[in-house]
Amino acid sequence: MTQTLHAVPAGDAIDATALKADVLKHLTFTIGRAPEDAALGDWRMALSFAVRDRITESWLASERAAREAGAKRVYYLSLEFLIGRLLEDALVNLGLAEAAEVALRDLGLALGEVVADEPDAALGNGGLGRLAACFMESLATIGCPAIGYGIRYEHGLFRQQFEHGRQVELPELWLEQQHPWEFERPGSRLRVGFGGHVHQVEGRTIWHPAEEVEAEAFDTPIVGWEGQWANPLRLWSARAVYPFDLNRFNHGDFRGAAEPEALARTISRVLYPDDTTDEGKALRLKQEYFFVAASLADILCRFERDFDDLALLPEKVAIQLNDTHPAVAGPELVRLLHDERGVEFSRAVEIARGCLSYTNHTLLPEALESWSEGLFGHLLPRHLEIIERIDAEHYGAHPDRPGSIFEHGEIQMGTLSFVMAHKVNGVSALHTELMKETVFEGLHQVHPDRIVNQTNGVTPRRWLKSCNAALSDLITETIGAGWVRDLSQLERLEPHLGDGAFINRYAAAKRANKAVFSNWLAGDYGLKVDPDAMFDAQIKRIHEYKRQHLNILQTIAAWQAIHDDPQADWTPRLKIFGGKAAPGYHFAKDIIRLINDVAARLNADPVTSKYLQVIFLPNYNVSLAERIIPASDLSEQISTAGKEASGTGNMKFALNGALTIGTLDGANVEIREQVGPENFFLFGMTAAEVTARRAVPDHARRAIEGSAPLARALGALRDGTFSPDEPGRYHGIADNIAGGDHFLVASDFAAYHAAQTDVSRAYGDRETWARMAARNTARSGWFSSDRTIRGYMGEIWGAAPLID
Ligand code: 26W
Repeated sequence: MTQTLHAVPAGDAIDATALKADVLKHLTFTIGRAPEDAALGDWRMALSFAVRDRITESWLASERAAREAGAKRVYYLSLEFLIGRLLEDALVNLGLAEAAEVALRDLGLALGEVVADEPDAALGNGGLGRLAACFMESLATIGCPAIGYGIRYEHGLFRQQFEHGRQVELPELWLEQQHPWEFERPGSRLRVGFGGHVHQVEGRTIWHPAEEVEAEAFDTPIVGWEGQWANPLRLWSARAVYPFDLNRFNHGDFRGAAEPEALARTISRVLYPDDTTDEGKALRLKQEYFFVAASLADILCRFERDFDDLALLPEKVAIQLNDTHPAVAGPELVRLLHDERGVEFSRAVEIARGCLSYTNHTLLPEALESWSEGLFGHLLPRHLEIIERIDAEHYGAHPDRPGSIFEHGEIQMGTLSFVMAHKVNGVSALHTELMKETVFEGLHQVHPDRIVNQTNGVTPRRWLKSCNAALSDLITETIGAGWVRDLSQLERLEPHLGDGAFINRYAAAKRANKAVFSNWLAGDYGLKVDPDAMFDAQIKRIHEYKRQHLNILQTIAAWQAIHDDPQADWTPRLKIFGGKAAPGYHFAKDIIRLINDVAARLNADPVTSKYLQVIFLPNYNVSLAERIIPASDLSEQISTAGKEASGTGNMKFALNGALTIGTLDGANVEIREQVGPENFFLFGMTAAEVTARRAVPDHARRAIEGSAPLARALGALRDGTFSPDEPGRYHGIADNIAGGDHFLVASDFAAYHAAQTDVSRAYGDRETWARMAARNTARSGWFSSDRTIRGYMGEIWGAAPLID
């Protein structure tokens, strides 16, 4: 939204006039405010409703077209949708961004400020949730009939604040104000049961739940590029069947009277903030079953409205499980077909498998969900029976199979998902291969054609067109605007990479973004940075396998090297960090504190701060990523090889012309293949070498003995350099790296340190750097989520677009 508009094209002028009128109409009749009394939030609401009107037209038309075509629909079940803000995205996709700028200016407002007033819908933790949001936008852009199903958490991912460098979690309050993009659907209410018992009645199995809650839908239309199609995101909210106990109230038991409502709402109250550890909490399982049961009932109701032969279900319904979190969908669909509709059990399993497919997003053992038979059977007694029968049938069909759905008294949700899916996919080529060799090795033997790869992608609308106008305009000027819908067209930039003028304009676009970002940093954080310094960013959830501690350790070594020779020709660098740690993940929280303590020390260092500054931006979320990525020169993708299933931030950075320093992990491998090894700063062990290195006794101590910079940097962690008031504060981190070092920080340090030196040297040659950056953009077409979704449509769902 940064560029100033000169002569307003005719179309925009008309749009601007119409939009202005609609904004004023909504301000008056929907918000009930006179312009002179309206606050920024009121104007935002009025504009949002005016834009929503336009989306709704497209949405209802899409719904009508899908029904008339009797089209197969895709149902994306995800416990997380990390949407971010929607106003700017909607304006850009409707081609109304310029018109809105003019309309608001006429009303004395700046669109940028109105946009920034919207709270992020932070209904996700990280990669998995954001991928689901990118997928919804691509499904609409492609015109594929689809519905996203999830939970309408009252509180999304916690707000992060720093107190003395420590992460503090505060409740997230996105629903404090009205959420203008959703439509409440009282007519959609349906019951979801828990607990109770199972009875046999005349050969039929009847489940009598002990408790019931009501699920109510809230629909948010997601519009695609050029507004040709829109699909709903249907989020369920839990409420009590009988919200208010008048009897208790009349007896003065006011708390008791409100209890039913409070208890029921707990299910959709808050997002679980863990993104790698299976807590195994009962409420989490209730959340998983709640949204799955509501969604499947809704899906069958929609199917039976138009079709009465259940055998047709796999031809009309494709259900994607976003990781194992919705895995109970398998037994639930069998229950709905067998128990409630009388379909023979094995046939019901077959039909269900024909509809279901499952995506795995992590190989980390602690992230693979399993539920104790006790807890699961208590909450879902009938589903436990059904899973036992599914497992028995699978064993019957494959007696040579390696394992069972039940291991050590726990239901393995990954195995259940695999057995109940007709296709299982990984999210990058390397990850998919590792799935076949590790967690699903046995099942892959039994079902050799079930696992396929669908390398992740990101939507180029939000992650280039919308967040980086400077670069987008240059690209459109150079190759036309077709790239926004078909990102492979970026390769048409190749012939321009030899043109110095184009490269200068490319560098100027990046420089302009860095200037905007630097002013924002100065304004909001009082940090004065040089926009010509290299902006080096690592923004993602804090986790040992992502190795933010390797990054800060190398930063300490760089700082010590500058101190050794302050006169040398150092390349100025700003290290940008952003990311939340799961509240219970104390090691990750220590890493956050260390980075903040190092930042405090380095930024105040009169000798080195002109060459090296560090900032940890609090409350990293989608909107902050949209601000940092266009202004970044270097993208840190330094995970221990074999641990990052794909990564998607890596794709966003490459698309926006940041060069990657990274390991051969996840989608880094494919990014390097696409952009060329000469345009990627590779370092470190491969996944196979990681496995081998872990077998080496004392691998960390050996690495430390072999690297003086490493040993010295670790020394600074031990001697209180960054915590003079508590010298032992970082002994835990130092001991971890020098001890077991499970994620091989020590063993990859020297290679990383050397690669960072190469990066500094390369940055010194600005024209070459800019050409390398431009080549990254030109060759990032593959990483569009449109390409990913077309892969799912063709190889997994058998779904077709309804717009050409
Ligand atoms: C049970 C707790 C829990 C919650 C979320 C365990 C695991 C998760 C997610 C699977 C974690 C996640 O976000 N994984 C990330 O998914 C991205 C999208 O595919 C990948 O790009 C990342 O590499 C992967 O870490």
